[in-house]
Amino acid sequence: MSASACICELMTPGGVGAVAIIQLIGDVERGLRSVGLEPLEVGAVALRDLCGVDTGLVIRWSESCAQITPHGGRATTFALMNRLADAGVEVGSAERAALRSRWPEAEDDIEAMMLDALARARSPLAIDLLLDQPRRWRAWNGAEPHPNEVRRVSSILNRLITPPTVVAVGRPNVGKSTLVNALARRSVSIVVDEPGATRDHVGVTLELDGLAVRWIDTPGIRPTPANEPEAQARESSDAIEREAAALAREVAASADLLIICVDATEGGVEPVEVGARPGQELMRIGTRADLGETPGAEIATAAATGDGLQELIGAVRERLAPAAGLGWPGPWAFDERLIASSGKATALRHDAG
Ligand SMILES: Nc1nc2c(ncn2[C@@H]2O[C@H](COP(=O)(O)OP(=O)(O)OP(=O)(O)O)[C@@H](O)[C@H]2O)c(=O)[nH]1
Ligand SMILES: [Mg+2]
Repeated sequence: MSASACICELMTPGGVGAVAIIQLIGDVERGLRSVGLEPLEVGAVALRDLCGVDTGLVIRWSESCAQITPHGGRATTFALMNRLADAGVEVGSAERAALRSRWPEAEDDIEAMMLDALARARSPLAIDLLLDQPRRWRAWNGAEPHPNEVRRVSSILNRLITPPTVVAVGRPNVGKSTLVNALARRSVSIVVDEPGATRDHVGVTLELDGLAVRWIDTPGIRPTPANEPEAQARESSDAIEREAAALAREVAASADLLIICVDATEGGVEPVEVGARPGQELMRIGTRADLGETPGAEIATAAATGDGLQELIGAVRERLAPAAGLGWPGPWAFDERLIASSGKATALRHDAG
């Protein structure tokens, strides 16, 4: 909102009830003056003639908020709202007024939404992209690129705001925890959660190549009975371990990217054993690679020596936020209000600028 903008909203829709409330947000003094009402001190209440339409109370709640309270009824409230609109006071929703009053420096709604998103964004990669969005949205004609394409790319780019979940699973002792510790030491932002209700279920926020991810280290999962009946008997005999493995499977199913850790000594697990969903993003990596090669692994890592970690970091970033998406020149619907389900831009967008 520019320094002198003011938004008004009818807080009692339909104009029913004995008293209606029209709320002004922003440059309230300008808003009141524009319809011939002398501004009041903050905290003051006065009975005023309301543009010759009615008589009612004007309340100045704060520097940037005032209310006009005419009698209820459609004719009176609509006449007053129209007077305000004709005088250049923007008509908007409470949500919109709140958005604009949070970011008084924003030129328009898109810029205010962008600043909102910037405040929420967790990934450094989001910053430059978000700053460029007001320009892109103003340039977008609503058809090219197609709204479906905007939505598709946006669902990926939204990961720059809300960190995607990466879950590392594998057999016990393959080095999953050592791996997350090694990655965390190299990262800038780390938030360690409280341990889960069951053992060894720990999440940290890691910054991987500019992308913040939620990395969850899970308890080891032993092979399924079909593969190794003895192992199942072992698992069954240990209720705590069974619970921990069940938890690991549950967490695995929620991952945006499931990292299956496989090592030469302990072996691997199949996606189905760890509860992977059909179509889930998977990455099979070798761990403790200094101890031996793991066939079929996309990347070989050894947390103890640091080998392969940079490659892993780059691969995870690329899988979750591919360079093609980051370099996409179209608009990013970082806020769902930017693009309506019909494919048309919302009122917020039309009103912007
Ligand atoms: N040589 C070698 N040893 C490693 C490496 N990473 C981990 N280890 C060792 O392997 C053992 C198991 O490591 P953890 O990180 O606890 O393994 P985990 O997969 O988390 O095990 P669970 O929590 O029981 O499932 C420890 O003794 C580690 O020091 C590695 O890269 N190289
Ligand atoms: Mg562990």
